[in-house]
Amino acid sequence: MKRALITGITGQDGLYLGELLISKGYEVYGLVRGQNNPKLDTVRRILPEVKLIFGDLTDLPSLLRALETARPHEVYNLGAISFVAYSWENASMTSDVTGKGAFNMLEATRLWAGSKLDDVRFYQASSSEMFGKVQEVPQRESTLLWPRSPYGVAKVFAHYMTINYRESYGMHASSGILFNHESPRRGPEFVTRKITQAVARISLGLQETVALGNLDASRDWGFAGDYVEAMWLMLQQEQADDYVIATGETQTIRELLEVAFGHVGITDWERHVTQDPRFMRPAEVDLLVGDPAKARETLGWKPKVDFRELVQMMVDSDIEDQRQTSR
Ligand code: NAP
Ligand code: F7E
Repeated sequence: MKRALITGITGQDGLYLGELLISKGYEVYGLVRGQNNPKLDTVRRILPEVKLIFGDLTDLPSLLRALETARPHEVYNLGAISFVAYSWENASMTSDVTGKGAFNMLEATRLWAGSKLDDVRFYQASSSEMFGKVQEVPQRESTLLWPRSPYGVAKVFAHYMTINYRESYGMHASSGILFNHESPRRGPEFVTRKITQAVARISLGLQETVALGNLDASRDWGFAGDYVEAMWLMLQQEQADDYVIATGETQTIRELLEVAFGHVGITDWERHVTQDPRFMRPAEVDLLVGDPAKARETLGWKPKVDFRELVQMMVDSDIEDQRQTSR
């Protein structure tokens, strides 16, 4: 039986990846941080089979203990401070967790595995935020990185550290450069979920407006359930490598609003949206669109859920949540 250790098990991707690996017969271990983590109950409900280990990406000894307990064949490093807007307010902590935390996990894996390093495979959750002020459209694996936020900078460090462990120690370490991916499990601070929750409440007469920031940014949005399959596929390859995972299409926040409000029959969405400078960023990433050709050709991966289906799935799920809460 294969064993996997996932950091960031309480997050959106951790939950989907945990489900995928369990369905493939893996024994799954998940790293959980904090004294009384409020998301523990969600993990236990969705993933009762997963064995939880307490630890923190900033605490290398705790990572070594986690590895000794799980004895994984595959390590998925999904843990991070992942909210870009928050990373300006907590740049130091973001560097420690999102950047140095990835190094800690790589180094802990190398130390723990010792002479058996060949038996372990490592996945690093890199991000399209690394492209920032994009130097090429669409963005591919070879595009020059130009991060625009402390989060993006920390991810660039983690990305190059992963490549460095591959090149220095021959470690099977792959980096998935994932573009934005969403789901009903997306945190409510991210723009897709913020909008679908608001649309659900507005359609039920529970709220009038939603305050947003920049409506002109474009993102390449896919479904998280599809994207975790790509993570797994990367670790099944003979050679470790880096892959862009994206849909190849891009939409603005305005288009997202149109589809989300349109799904509940509201065509004049402008009257429900206000703009608030609090949600503007010191430096914006204006346009992201990925070229997933390498993943398609090498991994045989392609997304199954398109943008419209994704937004509609999220709105429907939020309407159901709101109905259950008010019952
Ligand atoms: P998420 O929902 O924000 O989950 C982040 C996870 O990291 C949570 O489980 C969180 O635990 C954990 N974490 C935070 N600080 C930690 C620490 N000090 N030690 C250990 N774990 C810690 O993020 P996601 O959307 O699932 O994304 C998964 C990964 O992919 C992240 O690395 C993210 O940066 C990256 N990524 C995401 C996207 C996307 O569009 N979703 C795109 C590209 C890359 P708590 O619950 O305890 O906070
Ligand atoms: O912002 C704009 C905002 O916070 C998307 C993370 O998973 O994907 C995510 O990062 C866009 C930006 O995601 C609001 O300015 C407008 O242009 O949903 P987001 P993100 O910053 O793209 C990447 C790939 C990751 O790796 C990250 O971990 O939407 N926007 N108004 C807003 N954004 C938010 N959050 N809230 C607003 O009110």
